[in-house]
Amino acid sequence: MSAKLSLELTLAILKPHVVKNPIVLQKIHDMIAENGLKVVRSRRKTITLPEADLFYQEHRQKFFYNRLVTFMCSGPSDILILAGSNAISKWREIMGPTKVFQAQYSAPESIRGKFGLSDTRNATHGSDSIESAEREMQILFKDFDCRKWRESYGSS
Ligand code: 3AN
Repeated sequence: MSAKLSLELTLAILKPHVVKNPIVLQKIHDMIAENGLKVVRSRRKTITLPEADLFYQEHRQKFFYNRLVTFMCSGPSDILILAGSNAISKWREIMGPTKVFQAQYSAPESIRGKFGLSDTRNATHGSDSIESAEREMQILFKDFDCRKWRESYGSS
């Protein structure tokens, strides 16, 4: 008899300014490992404008939208699928608050607290729910079959 692990998946993006800095990149990978998250898939690619538009569709009306998609398409990002117990909330906790000054103040040891440069260049992305994780994986990992993976390893 084999007990099934209760693993959750989340989509993480290490944004272009992080990918340009190998030391920061390594430190973020260390934080991923130290927090018990596993990298299930990893791909380095420059996100296209149609992908960014779809990915950030909920922000289309926001004042920062153009700045955000322009930055996200400006160079290669590392796109990861992370797995772990409560991976979604765990990764968001490791990232820290969206806004960099808030992150520096309230979570100085978080990724954004340490490596965020601005509210747009805030180092990393992380899905905020199981539904968002699935939607985001479909946009950036079209060949990844969440359902199949879940049948083999996870619960959500
Ligand atoms: P999070 O990434 O923490 O879930 P969201 O979904 O509110 O935050 O925002 C998506 C992305 O939009 C952020 N990661 C950040 O890059 C950018 N963003 C959010 N708020 C601002 C802002 N006030 N000014 C500039 N960029 C922002």
